[in-house]
Amino acid sequence: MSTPKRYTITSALPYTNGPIHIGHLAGVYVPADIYARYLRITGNDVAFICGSDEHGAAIPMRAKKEGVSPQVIIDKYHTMIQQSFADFGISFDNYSRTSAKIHHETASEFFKKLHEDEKFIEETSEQLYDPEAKQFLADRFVIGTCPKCGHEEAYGDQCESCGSSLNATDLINPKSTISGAEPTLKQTKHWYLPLDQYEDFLKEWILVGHKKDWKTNVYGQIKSWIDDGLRPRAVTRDLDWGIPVPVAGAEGKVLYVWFDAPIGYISSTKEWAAREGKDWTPYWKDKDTKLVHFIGKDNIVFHCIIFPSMLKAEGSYILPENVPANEFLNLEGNKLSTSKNWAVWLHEYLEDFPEQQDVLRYALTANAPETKDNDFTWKDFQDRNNNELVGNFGNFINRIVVLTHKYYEGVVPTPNALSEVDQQTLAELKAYPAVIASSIERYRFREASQELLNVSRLGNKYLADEEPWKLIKTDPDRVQTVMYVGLQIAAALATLAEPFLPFTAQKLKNTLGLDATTATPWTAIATQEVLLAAGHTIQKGGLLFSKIEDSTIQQQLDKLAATKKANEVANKAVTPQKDTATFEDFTKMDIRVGTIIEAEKMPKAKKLLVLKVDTGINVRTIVSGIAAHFSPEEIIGKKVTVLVNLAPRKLRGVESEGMILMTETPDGKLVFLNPDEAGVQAGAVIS
Ligand code: B3M
Ligand code: ZN
Repeated sequence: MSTPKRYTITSALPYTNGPIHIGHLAGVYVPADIYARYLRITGNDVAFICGSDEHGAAIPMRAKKEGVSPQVIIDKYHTMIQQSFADFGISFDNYSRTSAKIHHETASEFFKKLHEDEKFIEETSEQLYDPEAKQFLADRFVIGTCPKCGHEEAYGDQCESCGSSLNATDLINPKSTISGAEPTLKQTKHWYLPLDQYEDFLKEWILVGHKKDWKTNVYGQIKSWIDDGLRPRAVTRDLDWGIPVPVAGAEGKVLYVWFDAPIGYISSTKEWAAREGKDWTPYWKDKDTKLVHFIGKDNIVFHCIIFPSMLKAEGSYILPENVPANEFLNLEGNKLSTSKNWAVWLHEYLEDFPEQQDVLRYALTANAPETKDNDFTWKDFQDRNNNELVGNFGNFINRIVVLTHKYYEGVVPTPNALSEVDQQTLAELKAYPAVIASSIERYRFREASQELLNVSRLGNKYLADEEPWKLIKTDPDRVQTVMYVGLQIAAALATLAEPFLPFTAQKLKNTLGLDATTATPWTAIATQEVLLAAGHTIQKGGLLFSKIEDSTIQQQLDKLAATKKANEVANKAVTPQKDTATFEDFTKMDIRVGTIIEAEKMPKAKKLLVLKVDTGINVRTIVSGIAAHFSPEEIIGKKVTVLVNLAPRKLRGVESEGMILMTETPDGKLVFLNPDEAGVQAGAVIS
């Protein structure tokens, strides 16, 4: 473990255009929280910073969809997101928002400084313009084909398929997402950050300096961008939602959301420091501070190329020490999607699994998309809970607590001489804080979570081998030692679990009668001989985890199946309207009620039934392609609608004199336009 330091830990500012789901938690906030909690309890000075990202195109778009003002949207989701973070124990030191005054000031100052220092290029050029919506199109307001990978729905600033960072004018066949119109070109002035001038700096700092310690998925992306060559990037936009560009001649323009949002980390730190009576500057300007950005992979370019270039241009800031970006989490085999409602929303999870935040935190950590995209399945969630949390961690604690009460009325017994196994077990226990720390410090949170489970596994194995429940009759002195050793493991777990399972760790501390001052600090587990002293009384406590039944999991799967179905229905393409028919055209159609009086399968034709239909005019033969949907028996006697004057045509040699009108349900089942209900007679004219 390293000597204490100052850390500024940021996690991506979520857009307030919707609630947050398990993908956000797994990719960014849980790993960041584990890291921050670990650093705090190992004695470091930590500022764990976040806030809501309330600018950019996503917000006014959502507002339009919901028919309210952008302010209503940001207030609603800011509150909701902040609540979800609190509910899941994400221990931010400050959670701010980019609509805050301090942020508008900080971002404006930052821009002005770069402007004064002539770090920008001012350029008037032709940009995409929507002639219908009378608005310039950039970022999410325009989609088109990605020039790099051919993906047809790339946005004006980024292709989500290949991750390329784009300028809107790069798109092939661009289309406005506001009106669907094909954009025209119109002149407008913008301020550009000449990223090409930062290429050498970025190469030296990342490609040379961080080749070894940055994750390969992050490093690889950065290298390919730099290898492709960087170009000047506009940092202003023609929009009416955002921070006004704070220089003369920029009326009607705002800062690009990706210019202001990362500065949000700085503003949020300032807000925190002011509240705590601290100086914010060392957290951003002292060379000894470690700045770490937790983000998802789609944010890599902004945090590793654009923001560092901004910081470098400004000149007085430190650069990130690491950017441990994660890949994406899928849900039951499909991409998580807010618009398709394909997600496990945190507020809904809590309704279905009250007080089981740690189970989700654990399942997401144990299966985190650290090196590749990963899939969240409810089955894996259930298995992790039932086998690992209940079967391993919870089981060990339950056994040790129950036996301590059974044998010693909750008082930690005095050990007798330690056997070799006892000594070995305690030695192994002492090694874990460093093992887990090393995984966390290398951003390997999955690995760290498994090492934590190895601690309770050690306890379970020890109890299973020593069998105090058998020895209690023959060798009670030995049982005192065994229980004492087991209780030391439980006490270590109460500390080691804290970054991963904060709610559980607290419960466990309560059960063991420990508090912040009496629990052994992480750094002392390796050296302190006694973690839970003989004579100390523990409480009874309840079970830490409980089994999740198949039926509970099935409910979640049913919920997803219903979402899938709803999406299919919503996405089923509506058949375009046909060319106009005149009233005369319509009156040519003779549509009547008919009764099916006979029906049989057409030999050697899977789809066809040969019907005899009483049309009121006569009984005639009609061949109908409904055999896959109805058996002959079930339709005899049914009233149906028939186009009776359709020109006769031969089907498989049988002349068909008319057509039965049908329609289809969303899942493709044919149904009659059934006039039975109305009690009409065969021959009645439909008009
Ligand atoms: N608002 C989050 C996203 O891309 C974006 C992050 C900003 S971090 C400065 O979903
Ligand atoms: Zn692409």
